[in-house]
Amino acid sequence: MSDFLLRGNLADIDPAVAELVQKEHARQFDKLIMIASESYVPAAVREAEGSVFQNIYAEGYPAELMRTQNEDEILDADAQLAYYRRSADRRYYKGVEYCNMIEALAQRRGAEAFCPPGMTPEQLFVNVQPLSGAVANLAVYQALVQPGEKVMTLDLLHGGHLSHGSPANITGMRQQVVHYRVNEETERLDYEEMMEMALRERPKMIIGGFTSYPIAPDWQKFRAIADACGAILLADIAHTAGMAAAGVYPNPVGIADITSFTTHKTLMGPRGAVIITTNPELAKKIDRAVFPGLQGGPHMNKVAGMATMFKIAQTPQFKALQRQIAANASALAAGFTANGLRVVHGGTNTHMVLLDCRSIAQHNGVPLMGNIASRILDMANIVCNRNTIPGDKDASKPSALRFGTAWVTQRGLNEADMHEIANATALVLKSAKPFTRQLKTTVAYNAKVDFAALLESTRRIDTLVAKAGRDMEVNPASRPHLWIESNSATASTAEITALEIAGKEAGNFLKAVLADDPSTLDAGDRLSTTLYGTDKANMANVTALNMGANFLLGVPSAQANHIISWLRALSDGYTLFNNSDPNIGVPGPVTITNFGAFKQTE
Ligand code: DSN
Repeated sequence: MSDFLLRGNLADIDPAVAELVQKEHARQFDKLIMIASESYVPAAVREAEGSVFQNIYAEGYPAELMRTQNEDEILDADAQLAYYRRSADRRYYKGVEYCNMIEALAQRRGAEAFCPPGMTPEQLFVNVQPLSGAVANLAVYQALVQPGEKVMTLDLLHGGHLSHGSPANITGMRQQVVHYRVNEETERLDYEEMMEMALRERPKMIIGGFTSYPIAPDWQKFRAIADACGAILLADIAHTAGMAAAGVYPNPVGIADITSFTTHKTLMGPRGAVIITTNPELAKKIDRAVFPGLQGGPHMNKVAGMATMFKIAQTPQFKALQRQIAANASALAAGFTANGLRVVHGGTNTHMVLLDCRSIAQHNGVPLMGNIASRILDMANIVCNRNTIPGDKDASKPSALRFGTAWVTQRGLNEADMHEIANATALVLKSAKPFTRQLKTTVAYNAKVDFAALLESTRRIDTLVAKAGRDMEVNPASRPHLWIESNSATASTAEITALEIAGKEAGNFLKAVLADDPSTLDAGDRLSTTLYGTDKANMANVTALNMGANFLLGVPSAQANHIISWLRALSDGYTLFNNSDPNIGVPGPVTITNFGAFKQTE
């Protein structure tokens, strides 16, 4: 019988998307991903997420009695189906018998993973439906705080989160917001000052939650502050949920009224969020706020992924991983300090390290800033993000970098490797010469680095990348991130390697990097000239051929790898062309394609 099930795998049906997936996969393993909010979701969890639970609408919640069932009871399919057939359920559509089981399973396992000592999982109310952390937090506001009421949260510039009352976020538009800050000298939370603020401001809710504060809080102190002013306490442990489940970070469940977290950071699950409370009355309000208050159908495929994730989170292997993540972050911070770089907040006891860039390099009074530093490190295959730190005045001009160690730890890197990452970071960033560029309405902070330092740092990172674990072999054609050509140049000096230089700016690029200008040649003509290196020294004698739309550069094969890296670095634009002046730039970008070695014909 013919049907319309549209069979076929991705590569057959949509090779373009399949290719992009492969490229992204390669990027994730050809670089060291140190975005503190990211991790590598295990294949088993992704399989659950990609399952047919994707197809189902299940507005509502599983039967209340399932909340207190243990895993065996939840998975007793005969009993569950018999109950389901005979009883009405709380969902709006039929066809949700297995959705009920998968959601109850995720809730139960979540309760087990976050059950504090002295409590039982049945005492925890776990909502696994929020689609993201921001929506989870909005649901808490919606459930427990009237519009216009006051909330007290950490200043965003000091490590708070958008959904904790940023004026740009609905939470900030909806509520009056007062911010506590870290102590200027210690850069740590100041509980006494927070207590004074809470008693003065009398907020309806206090949020203890951090997106870039790397020090574990004292939840009992938060509790005492909330109690002193009669506030609800929300603990948002989005970043550290995996560590909390593993006992490596203090678990607020049972102390805070509400705990929220995303499930895809250190927890390494699907992109989603969870809200937990031990208060049945609050639980009812939270459930209503999530659905139907803010959301429609839950993403049951993600709920399936969460069930698997919470199972993994209770394994000894996961606990060992989380301990190593924290140990690695401490080692990274120590490595930065040993290189003379300033680690903000005096260190870390989580997965996260904040690095003050202003202390790393200055040129003509212009400091190195976070944005350009993150772009330079991306060239060296370290992926991290710019971040504000105490002292910053403007969220659009952060002066720091934020690193997380979850993903690199998953790949098996250890403390010694973290020192190497710190060394490579210091090497390239210390060579930076910052400068500013006046844009229409603002000043952009820029910088260029020394080519040799960039090459050496990238080589060191590539060495770590090569030894770190990966879960799939990648097609070499999809690996542009390994940009330092390292094929051993075995060709004799009599051979040349042909490079294609293409792109709108190819002519201008070559005009800048060669002693003679090939863009003035007629198509098909060529010239022999000099390729400039750093400080405009002669790097190589080359031949440039104008092909009309693009150019061919004949370079000595023995030097080809180095030349490709040099041209690529100049095109990317972070490399000093003239070591003394970072303002001197080379037009670009261009693409550089290696056509291989040829025998010289004349
Ligand atoms: N974007 C996340 C982070 O990086 O901290 C928070 O939502």
